[in-house]
Amino acid sequence: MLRQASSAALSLLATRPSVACSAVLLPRSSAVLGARTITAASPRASGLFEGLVSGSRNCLAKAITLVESTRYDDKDDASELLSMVLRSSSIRQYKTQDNFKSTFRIGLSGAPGVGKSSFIEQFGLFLIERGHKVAVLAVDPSSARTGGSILGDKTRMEFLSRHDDAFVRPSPSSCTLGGVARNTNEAILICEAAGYDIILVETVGVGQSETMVADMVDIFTLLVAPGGGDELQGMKRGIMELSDLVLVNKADGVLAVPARMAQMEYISALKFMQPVNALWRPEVLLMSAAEKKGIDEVWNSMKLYYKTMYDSKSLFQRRAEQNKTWMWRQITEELLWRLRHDPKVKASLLQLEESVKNGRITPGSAAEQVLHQFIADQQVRP
Ligand SMILES: Nc1nc2c(ncn2[C@@H]2O[C@H](COP(=O)(O)OP(=O)(O)OP(=O)(O)O)[C@@H](O)[C@H]2O)c(=O)[nH]1
Ligand SMILES: [Mg+2]
Repeated sequence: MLRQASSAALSLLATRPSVACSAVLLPRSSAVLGARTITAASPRASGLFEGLVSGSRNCLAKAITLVESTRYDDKDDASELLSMVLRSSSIRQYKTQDNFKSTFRIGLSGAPGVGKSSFIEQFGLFLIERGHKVAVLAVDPSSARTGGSILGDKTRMEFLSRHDDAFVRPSPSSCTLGGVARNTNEAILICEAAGYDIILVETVGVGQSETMVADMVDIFTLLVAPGGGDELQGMKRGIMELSDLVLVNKADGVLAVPARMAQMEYISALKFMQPVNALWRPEVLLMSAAEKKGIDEVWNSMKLYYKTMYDSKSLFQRRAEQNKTWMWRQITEELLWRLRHDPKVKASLLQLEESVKNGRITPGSAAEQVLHQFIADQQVRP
């Protein structure tokens, strides 16, 4: 558990008056930031930052909404807030019950209905019992398309979402998957600044969302359920290769025996795969979220993973590589957005696409024309 921050240290955090949010409650556990001043030019960003490090859930929610915002006039405040968050992370100290020296970011993926939300409910409560503060974020490709079902997850995580030491953030809606995932990446940092030391990121194992989640967490966990025996065949090899831990859920009642068989199948399938991590062999564990069985073993395995990664300095190397990946994702996304919205490019794009479809021009020359036009248009702008 993160220890109580001294009020003296907190008062030094933001020198600007808070407007959007003010410091309300000291959290049961929060970051020790030391006597360092963190300032920002934007009163809105300062206010939110001050509020969130003081334990205000309202400010935390508003801070995440700010970094999720696609409004152009929110961008400056969002980046001010994020730079305050980053500066605070370099002076935050962690003393957790499980001897972690940093936060722990846990990714969780699995097909619809395998029991991700049920597992998070039990696992989150288990971690809180051990003195942790738990934030749950979601990257949901279906909500990126349809607007999402916020209510569903809140009801499945009924006790966790109401707990003082948990923060459950429903999936953001109406965004591209890339945008949703990028925001989630930044939401992780904000939750950590607010004193949440365990961050659970859930995603449905379809599309490319699991790759994005694997690129923002310390450990990537795959949840599977025993079925007709052909679940392994239907599973994409890619997601198995990304997994640091496989959990066979629903190992209870009539599913107990099929679950053990599934465990064996996954163990032998993993033997034939190249491990992504030279220091770690993924384990396959049995558990039941419904009967609260196997949660201890899951946590022991995750703790061993954390220790292995931390002791070998791989934890922060992995985070450093991830930061680079996200920088490039953001550059790519931003450039593409600007290109598609450039007035001159936009005007000629339809015709060029038609010409490519009709074979009058090759895709390569069309792409070159678009890029030339875009670059020329950028150069004439003030
Ligand atoms: N028998 C059994 N059923 C479970 C267990 N965990 C979850 N379930 C059931 O499986 C169904 C789906 O559970 P959820 O937790 O909603 O699964 P999910 O993976 O979050 O589903 P999506 O969010 O739709 O992708 C529910 O009816 C749960 O009651 C378990 O350990 N054992
Ligand atoms: Mg769910």
